[in-house]
Amino acid sequence: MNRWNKRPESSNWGDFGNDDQLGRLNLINESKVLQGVAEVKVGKTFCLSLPLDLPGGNVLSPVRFPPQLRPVIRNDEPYYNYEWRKKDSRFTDIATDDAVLLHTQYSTQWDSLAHRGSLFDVNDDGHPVPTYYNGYRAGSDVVMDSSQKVGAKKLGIENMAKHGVQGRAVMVNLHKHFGNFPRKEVCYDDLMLVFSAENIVVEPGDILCLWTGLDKLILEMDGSPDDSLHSACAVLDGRDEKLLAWIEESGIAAIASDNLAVEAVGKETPCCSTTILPIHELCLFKLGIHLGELWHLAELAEWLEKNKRSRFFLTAPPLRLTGAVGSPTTPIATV
Ligand code: UVW
Repeated sequence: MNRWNKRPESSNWGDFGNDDQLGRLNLINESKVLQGVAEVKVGKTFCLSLPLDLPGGNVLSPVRFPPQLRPVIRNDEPYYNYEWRKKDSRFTDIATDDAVLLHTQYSTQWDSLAHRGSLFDVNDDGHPVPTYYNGYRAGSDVVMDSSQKVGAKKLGIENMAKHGVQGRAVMVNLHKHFGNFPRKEVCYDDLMLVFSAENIVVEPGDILCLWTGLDKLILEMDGSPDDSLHSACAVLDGRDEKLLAWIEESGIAAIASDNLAVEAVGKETPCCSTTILPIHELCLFKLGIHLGELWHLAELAEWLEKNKRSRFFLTAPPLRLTGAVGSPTTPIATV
């Protein structure tokens, strides 16, 4: 039985099963992994994560802060360089443990399908209900159960981790075509022009990676970012219906970029729209397409450009952190 009363237009709810929590990751099956492996030609690897303490400060998002590392406390003292000879004079061991306060979406990360939903569905009394991908509901399923305990019982990032997130990815070098300034809002026609100029072919189950150049600016700012990041480098134009239709029809399994939110943030919302982030709504809520943000794609994109390639093998699991709505990832590309 469906858990929703209405299925949103352009959604695939139920297509992967009524209880599905993976969304389009279902398209990364064994043959897709083999297609990814077939892109390994020279055995060179690239780390696609920024250092997790970048961008630095909270200029990109007022609610997200760099990780804070702390020693754990053992016997009322910090367990840093702990000398075990305190316990027994024979022991020469030294030990250190740490703990971290981690804003899961501060730096290189995946958004889980529990990250954004919509007041779309209605309950039996006709009241709007906060709903997530595949009709899972806030309260009973996603974030905050009846005891107000935070954590997604459904759609948490651990589902993605368990899948493994390993397959074929396609790099789109938006930086080459649009530069840093002025910020380009990339619509369907722009994207297709880049695809045709670069002979890029995207097939169902591929992971789409968009390099915009923002990662290089972040690294250059070296932990002291300024507001110019908000108006730098390409973003997808979520107001372009043709682009949204292409995302739906293309069968792409996930999208990752080096920018803040894949799409433009803080734009004027057209009066006909009911969402401030149309690509988030389409991907996370309607289609189950995970979004990767603030990835470090520069070195890989430049290597691919030099070697006239766009496809590569990508391994990008998040942390298997039960109930989290997002997670850092250390994606590895192999070419
Ligand atoms: C924004 O910061 C707008 O995007 P996300 O919440 O997906 O990181």
